[in-house]
Amino acid sequence: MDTNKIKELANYVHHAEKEKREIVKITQDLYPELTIEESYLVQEELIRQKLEEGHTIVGPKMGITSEAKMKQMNVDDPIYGYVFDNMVVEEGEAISISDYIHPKVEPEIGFILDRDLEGPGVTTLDVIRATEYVFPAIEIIDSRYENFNFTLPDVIADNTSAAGAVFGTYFRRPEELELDVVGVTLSLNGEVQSLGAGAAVLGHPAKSVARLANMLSKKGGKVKAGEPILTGGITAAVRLSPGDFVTAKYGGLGDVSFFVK
Ligand code: 0L1
Ligand code: MG
Repeated sequence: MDTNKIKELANYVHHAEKEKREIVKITQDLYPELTIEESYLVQEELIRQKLEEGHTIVGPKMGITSEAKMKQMNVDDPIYGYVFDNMVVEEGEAISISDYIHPKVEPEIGFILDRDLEGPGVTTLDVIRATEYVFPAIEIIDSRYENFNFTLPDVIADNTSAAGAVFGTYFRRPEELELDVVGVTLSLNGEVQSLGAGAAVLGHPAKSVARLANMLSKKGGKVKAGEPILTGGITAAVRLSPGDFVTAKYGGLGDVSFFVK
């Protein structure tokens, strides 16, 4: 795929994101042959464009981290993207639905490392040893594609649907919790919509960070100390509507909430 095509596809998703407008997935007509490798080139160009506009990267995020979702999409690897500064929502504050296309939320466990981790060969234990804190978080995903209808390369090119992140402020050392059996409920207006446990994320959320480090190493990258890392949705994502009060509650790891206007 030549540079012009990469730019064209990055522009396509970037404009949709800025204009909060649904688009047909890239692989439908624009470029049906898009591969996973190429889709990361499109994502890199999209990220370059955002940085050029003055936005900054807050941290990486992992997606498609449940075995069921990986099987459904017929892939062996999860995917990664990036949360930007303009996506961060303060805990307890309100978002405006008009800033999104068709937002959904998913509860996640966040990690902050105290040292960089560079693959290949990073293990779950390496991650636990390098973790300063874990914290509760909610990711807002908002695929730019109609009806969240995409193939894996489409969603990678679209920065893995990243649109928002609410980082909780309840920090715990990783050894204080059994992160695979930490239970989570996701509620709208006090009613539980979905629930799960940390093991939904690749068996253990720390494994997700290890996979991220190993995937990034293929491109000469690493997971950096101090950056909040979103490890992947623990429950099915839930669609938001105006007036919603969203809460994710974690066993032993506090809760996070925000409003939708
Ligand atoms: O963070 C995620 O798991 C989202 C990955 C993309 C899948 C989606 O938009 O539903
Ligand atoms: Mg997610």
